[in-house]
Formats: sequence, structure tokens, C-alpha cells
Amino acid sequence: TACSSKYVLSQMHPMWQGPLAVPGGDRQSPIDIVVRKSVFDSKLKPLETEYDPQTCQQIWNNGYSFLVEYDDTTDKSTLKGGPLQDRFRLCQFHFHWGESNSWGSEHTVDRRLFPAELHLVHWNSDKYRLFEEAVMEDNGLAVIGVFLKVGKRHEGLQKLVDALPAIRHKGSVVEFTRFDPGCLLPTNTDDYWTYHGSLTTPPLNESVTWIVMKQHIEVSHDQLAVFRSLLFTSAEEEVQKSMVNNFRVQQPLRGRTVRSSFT
Ligand code: SG7
Ligand code: ZN
Repeated sequence: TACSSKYVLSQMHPMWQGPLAVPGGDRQSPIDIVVRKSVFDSKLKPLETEYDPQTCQQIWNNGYSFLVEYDDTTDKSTLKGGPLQDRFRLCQFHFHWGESNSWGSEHTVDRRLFPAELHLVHWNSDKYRLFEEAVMEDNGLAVIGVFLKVGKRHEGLQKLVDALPAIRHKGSVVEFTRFDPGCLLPTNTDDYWTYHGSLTTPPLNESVTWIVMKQHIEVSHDQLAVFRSLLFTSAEEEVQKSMVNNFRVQQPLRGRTVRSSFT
């Protein structure tokens, strides 16, 4: 299945035991984007996303977030352009969010926190055959980050929100089809920041080209409340834990440059 979820999940478990136990390198994510230190690069192109809603397969609670998974056996849902030289295939998207509207995003902009952040995960299908191969390599993954702000209800997101009660517990999966992930992108995708970073959960591979959208999308407080009604715990566990604050702490920039596609 998309991103070979089971394989990744088994590697993720150390983090639930204690994030400090996981070593990191020199290009870890997430980071604070300091706008005045970002460098405009006129060579950065607009993003080109081509998503086929027919590749949408299922939604599941992996005990840390919920994932909407796409069939990534062919180049049907892809991302190219932007800072990328190659074509990348969409395998899943997921979110990170807080227990209140005051925090929840992984990236921040001039220290500003957003209540949630969407991540669309893609792997380099020009250079690699499988996600498992790509995740090990420098130029293997491209993740689009979109900030969520509380405001009016997001019509596109609602189909997803309606599916969440069925995957309340860790480990639950339901069929979820024909969802166009493009509906979750902001209207302006020409303006973004980009930098070289890592996965924000173990195994924390430093294989990600991050593309963080300048424009945010708006969702309602009620829609975010349904995110917060999910559980970190499985149905068998005695003490149920709400799925909130599923973000990683910020990491040092360590000499990296954040480039912007806009002035
Ligand atoms: C979430 O974030 C999941 C993970 C994901 C991780 O915990 O979406 O995905 C799976 C399949 O468990 O890990 C390898 C991967 O995509 C980190 O992704 S992120 O860096 O974009 N936050
Ligand atoms: Zn993420």
C-alpha cells in the first residue's frame, strides 16, 4: 500500500517511547521560518500538481495522525516544478494539530504558530522504484506543508471530517475514495518557502525537500474539533488518550538557507 505504512509504523514506535532517544542530523525538521532571513530565488518555479482523485484508497489512524493514502504504483497523482528537478508521486497526506487553536503546526513563520498543518507526502518516481528506496535518499521525498487557520468551514475538508468518527481508534482503517487532495491547497501555490529537511517522525530521514505554502487555508473550529476527537489509543486500551499535539518540536537551522519563490 501507499508508503508501505506498516513498515514505517514499526520504525516510528521509538518516538512514542521518548523523542529524545532518537538521534537527528544537521538538516532536521520542522523549523521556524524567519521571513527576513529567507532568500528570494527567481529560479524557483510554480508548483505543478496533477492529482487523480481515483488514486485515493483509504483513511487510517496510525496512532499518531490520520493518513489518507493514495495508490502510488503508477504516476497518476504527481508533483513537479517548484524547487524540484524530478517528478514526485503522492502517497499520502496527513495533519498535525494542537489541543487548542493557539498551536499545533510543526513549522512556524516568524514564530507564529498555526492550529494545524497539512502534509502532502510525495516520493521521487523518476529516480526510485519504491517509497522505501526513496526515503533513504537525499532527493527522495517532497512534502508540501499547508497551514490551517480557524475561520470559515472548509467545504472540501468536510468529506474527510465526516469519515473520521469511523477511525477514532488507533489501527482502524476504512475505505476512502475519490478525494481530490488538490482541494486542500491554497488558491495561490506560486508563493512558498523551500528548504532541505527531514521527516518529522522517526526514522527522521534527511530526505525531504520541504515546500511550505505562504498562503494558509481556513477551516472551522468545529472541523478541528473532530480532529481532536480522534484517539492515540486502540479500542483495547483502558485509558483513552485524545489525539492532540502530534507535532515535533522545532529543530535548529544549522546553516541551512530557506529560499522563497516570492519577494
Ligand atoms: C505521520 O508523519 C505519518 C507518517 C509519516 C510521518 O506520522 O503520516 O506516515 C506513515 C506512513 O506512517 O511518515 C514516512 C512518512 O511519511 C512523517 O511525515 S512528515 O515528515 O511529513 N511529518
Ligand atoms: Zn507530517
